[in-house]
Amino acid sequence: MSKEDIYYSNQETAWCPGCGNFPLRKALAGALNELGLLPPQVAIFTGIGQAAKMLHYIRVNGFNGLHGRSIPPAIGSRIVNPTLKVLVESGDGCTYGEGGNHFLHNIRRNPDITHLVHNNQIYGLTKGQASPTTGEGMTTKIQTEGINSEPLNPIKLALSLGASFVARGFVGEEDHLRELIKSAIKHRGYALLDILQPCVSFNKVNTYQWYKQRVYKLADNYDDSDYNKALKKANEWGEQIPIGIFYRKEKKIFRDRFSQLDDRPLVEKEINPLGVKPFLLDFK
Ligand SMILES: Cc1ncc(C[n+]2csc(CCOP(=O)(O)OP(=O)(O)O)c2C)c(N)n1
Ligand code: SF4
Repeated sequence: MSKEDIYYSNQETAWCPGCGNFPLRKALAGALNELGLLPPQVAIFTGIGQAAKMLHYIRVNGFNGLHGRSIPPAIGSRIVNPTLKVLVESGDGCTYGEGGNHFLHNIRRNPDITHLVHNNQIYGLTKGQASPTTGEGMTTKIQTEGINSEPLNPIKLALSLGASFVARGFVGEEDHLRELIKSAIKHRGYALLDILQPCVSFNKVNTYQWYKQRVYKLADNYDDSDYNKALKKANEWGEQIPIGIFYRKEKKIFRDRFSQLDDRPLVEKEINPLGVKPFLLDFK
């Protein structure tokens, strides 16, 4: 048994053969292993979708919520228990579509969580409708005349809202992806890692080959503290698609804003219910 195997559950996977979720899972297990995080020390929060099934195939703590609603319980967990490493895993539809509002306001709060978005530019589980990141003009079984809206640019959106860690990975660059996941987990604050992940069944445009012809790694001397440079890089999409850490900055995290919180989980704190008695007198 290799060290990574401790993170794999024994459930049979329901993903299609060749799905980009498989290398993503391998990169995640590798990252957890290399960071020395054992299954009880990690919790994954998911919504609904093929990406969200990751929770069933990785052996850590977890919570499977409604479509698009994985961020609020993840933040809640982070607030009450700072000892667990908290990850959110969800699809591009789950994060940028149904969960769009949570995504926006989560960035303002900067909770200490890692968000892995399996971005296959399609709704995979429901058989290939367009998602917010689907390319303009692409046809689907529903949008037979082609998508007539511009795709959302998650990197640019996260940067413009002030996210403290913004990165993009590609499942066809597994070692690079594993390093990105490690950096995202190590970041203190909200870390968005948008991961290009082909859906081999329903997205016939953004295939492995399509990405391999376009994806390139940000140079070793790229300065990820340069905000304006990051914005400029975020605009690159088409013939050239950069992957790597676009931007990172240490900022106050959500827990820091609560004076009553410290490094201990709430459950370990002493509570004194009778302490509220003087305040109740006000209501008499
Ligand atoms: C509020 C709500 N809207 C729609 C659905 C139906 N639904 C379930 S999964 C899914 C698509 C998932 O796509 P995505 O989040 O991109 O993940 P993927 O399956 O591609 O990994 C949809 C539309 C739902 N369950 N709940
Ligand atoms: S439908 Fe697409 S995303 Fe879902 S398992 Fe199959 S290849 Fe993967």
